[in-house]
Amino acid sequence: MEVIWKAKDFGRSFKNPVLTLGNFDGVHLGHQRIFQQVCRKAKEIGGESLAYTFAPHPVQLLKPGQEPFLLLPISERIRLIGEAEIDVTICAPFTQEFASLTAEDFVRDILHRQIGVRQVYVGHNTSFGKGRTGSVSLLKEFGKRYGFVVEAMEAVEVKGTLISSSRIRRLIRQGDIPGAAELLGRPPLLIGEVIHGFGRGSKKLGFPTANLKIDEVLVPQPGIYAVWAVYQGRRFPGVANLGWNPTFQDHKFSIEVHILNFDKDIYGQTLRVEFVERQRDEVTFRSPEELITQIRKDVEQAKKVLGID
Ligand code: ADP
Ligand code: RBF
Ligand code: MG
Repeated sequence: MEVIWKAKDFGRSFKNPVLTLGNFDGVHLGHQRIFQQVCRKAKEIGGESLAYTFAPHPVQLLKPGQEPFLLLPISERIRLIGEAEIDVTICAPFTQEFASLTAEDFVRDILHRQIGVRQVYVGHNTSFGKGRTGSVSLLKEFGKRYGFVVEAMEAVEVKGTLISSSRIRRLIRQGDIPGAAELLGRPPLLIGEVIHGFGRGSKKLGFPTANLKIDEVLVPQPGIYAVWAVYQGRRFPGVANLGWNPTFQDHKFSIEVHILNFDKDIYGQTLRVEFVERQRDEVTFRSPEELITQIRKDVEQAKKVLGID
């Protein structure tokens, strides 16, 4: 997939472009359904499939200082859009200048003149342009004026639940990993660089943990989780702790993964952690020995959850 990190002036033209527009945070099943439609239509008319997205997320520019809420860092959003077989992702830097484009400016200058769009697929509740005044019906009007077709997609349901990024955020905040995975169509995940902690995991407890530094994204409810750790494309079973290590009075939130049957120095490397199930709350133990006994049980439980022996 080609990625263009610009709002406009792409320096190339597009062949019969079929486009979708959105934040696509999480690249959940609903987004995936839209990408499928876009790709199918592009094939049908011998055109290119395009996703037009924004970074940072508009809320980060317009209402700064909020708790991190994104489901994925932008790099992972783009990687997953690529997996959905979109030909070109345009990632527009969401600046004050960009935010001040009216819905009509955006459609006329960018979708029509710069891209020459033929067909647009959007969610039924899409809004865009300054003050979010652009709606599906307005887009349809512009479509008549500028010569493109607009299709509004109905929200996708899973077992009677409408899929939305905000619903998925809520489930992840509550630690309902299977619930979130069902709406995402993939496991919830965190990606980060392995950084140094106090060195206590291996030296004091006998359970080394890869400590992660992550981008500003939503973190699941603190606690102990069964996970898959993906390192250099290989998947290893693991057990993660998201918390403050109260037994040692760290007072610092950490994201740590003990990888099973693994013994490599991976400081400075990227680790991807796919969450499977929450096992328990983090608790304060009276001694490191009691914590060690519990971690042994956590490991056994994680193995069961992950289906390994
Ligand atoms: P720190 O406090 O710096 O995280 P740890 O004692 O927890 O130190 O050891 C973690 C480091 O050990 C990891 O960053 C990794 O490089 C290495 N390591 C070796 N085996 C494992 C394992 N099975 N799981 C996680 N990390 C491991
Ligand atoms: N620390 C705690 O203080 N309380 C816990 O309940 C706790 N549970 C853990 C469970 C697992 C599976 C792992 C890997 C770690 C856990 N820890 C817990 C974190 C532990 O204190 C930490 O890994 C070490 O202090 C090294 O940073
Ligand atoms: Mg560690």
